[in-house]
Amino acid sequence: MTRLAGIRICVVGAGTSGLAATRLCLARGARVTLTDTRARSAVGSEVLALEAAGARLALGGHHEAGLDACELVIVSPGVPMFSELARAEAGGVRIWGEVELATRCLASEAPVIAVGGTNGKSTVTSLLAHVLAADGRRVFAGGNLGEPLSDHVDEAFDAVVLEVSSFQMERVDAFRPRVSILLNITPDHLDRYPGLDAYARAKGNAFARQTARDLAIVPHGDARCLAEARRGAGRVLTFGASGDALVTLDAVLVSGERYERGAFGVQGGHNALNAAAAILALHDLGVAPGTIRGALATFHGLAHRMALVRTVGGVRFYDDSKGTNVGASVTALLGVPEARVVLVAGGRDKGGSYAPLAEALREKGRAAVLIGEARDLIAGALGLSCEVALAETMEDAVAKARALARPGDAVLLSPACSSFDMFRDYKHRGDVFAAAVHALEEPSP
Ligand code: UMA
Repeated sequence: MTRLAGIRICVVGAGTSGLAATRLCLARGARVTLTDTRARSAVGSEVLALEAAGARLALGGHHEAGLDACELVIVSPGVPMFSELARAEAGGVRIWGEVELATRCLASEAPVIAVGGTNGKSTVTSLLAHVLAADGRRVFAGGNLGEPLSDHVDEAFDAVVLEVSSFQMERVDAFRPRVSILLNITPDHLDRYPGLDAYARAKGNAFARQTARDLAIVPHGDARCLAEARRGAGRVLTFGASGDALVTLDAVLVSGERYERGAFGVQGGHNALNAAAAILALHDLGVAPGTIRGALATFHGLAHRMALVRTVGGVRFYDDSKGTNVGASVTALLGVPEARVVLVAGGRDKGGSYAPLAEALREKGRAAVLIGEARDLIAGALGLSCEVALAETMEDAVAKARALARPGDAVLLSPACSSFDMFRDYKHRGDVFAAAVHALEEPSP
């Protein structure tokens, strides 16, 4: 376990992960500065409580933080490189992410299972936790999913399941998961990375320290994911239409065991792939096939991920607010059971192409209602693929979507963008959508 007592540490970013990292460093006796671009008047009581607990605050920017005088910097995932950080790094200051810090401080010897990928990682993280708990194991499930591990390092666990984002994996060093899953890589966060290779490489850091005793799980036939897995020495297993976990039309087959897809609590081709990747990990962790089967049947997916909100006037409204990139929204759109869909999309652009969304809308779109900063950009990319309307607020978008939908259609919120232009996060966006849908009146008979 890494000793932090007496060390000068600067934590950059006072959001969820920065607050947890600060609490952990203080608890371990470090001398901590917490810095954020937000001014004192804009931070919450949790930040001020850390000052009372002994942290020095450097708010309103990072220039007063003294980064180059620190021995260690813990940088929050959402904070991109900036000049003072680059200078500190060039001067030899170590920089870790919160995941590196937390896993170094873990009291328990529990295996760490890292789940990465552009899409499906929250579902697979939650599914793994669900099955492991059904097997009677004490499980931590968190990371990018929401709960930082730093707040739980002293608890007794039998397994630690971490959803890991590319941002979190940029700053790892000794991080060595016993099982590392990379579900897929499609364009995302291209506002942060110079290109797909750099994005993939950040994700692939989750494999780099694996040894022959560890397991790397990637999609069969995906050269990019395989190349990342091979950066470490972990044993590679694959899943897909071919590979070690075979996904057929009606089952997932792993090591002679058959898992009927019809019995899974979540449906759709992408969920069968998610289950296949999870089953490979679960077999390796020694969970009995009977337990896996039972728990797969009782796992019903995540909130804000293709969740049916309500049916109004024969139109089904789905909340897929977690669809924060084009790949996720295309998967959601094509997976909707209804033949025609009114898509509600838009938000903060992340630098990718919307062409795949235009193609999917040509196939299934009744119309698209666009919101947020990126609405004009997306409208331009959609061209004539379907009817397009612009909306000012989520309530306006829901009203317009309802007017455009016909009985038997679906209205799908799957924004293909991040939420931060209009909402706190994707959960807030989904909640506002659901509230607007619940406020709709049934048509009079
Ligand atoms: N800030 C600075 N300097 C900067 C930029 C930001 O001080 O240059 C400050 C902001 O003012 C704010 C804080 O940093 O106070 C925010 O830090 P953050 O953006 O890292 O957010 P956290 O609240 O710490 O949440 C992070 C993850 N957020 C991001 O990666 C953007 C959460 O993932 C994660 O759940 C949480 O840590 C716990 O691990 C969310 C996410 O959007 C769900 N993830 C992306 C995704 O899934 O696509 C990667």
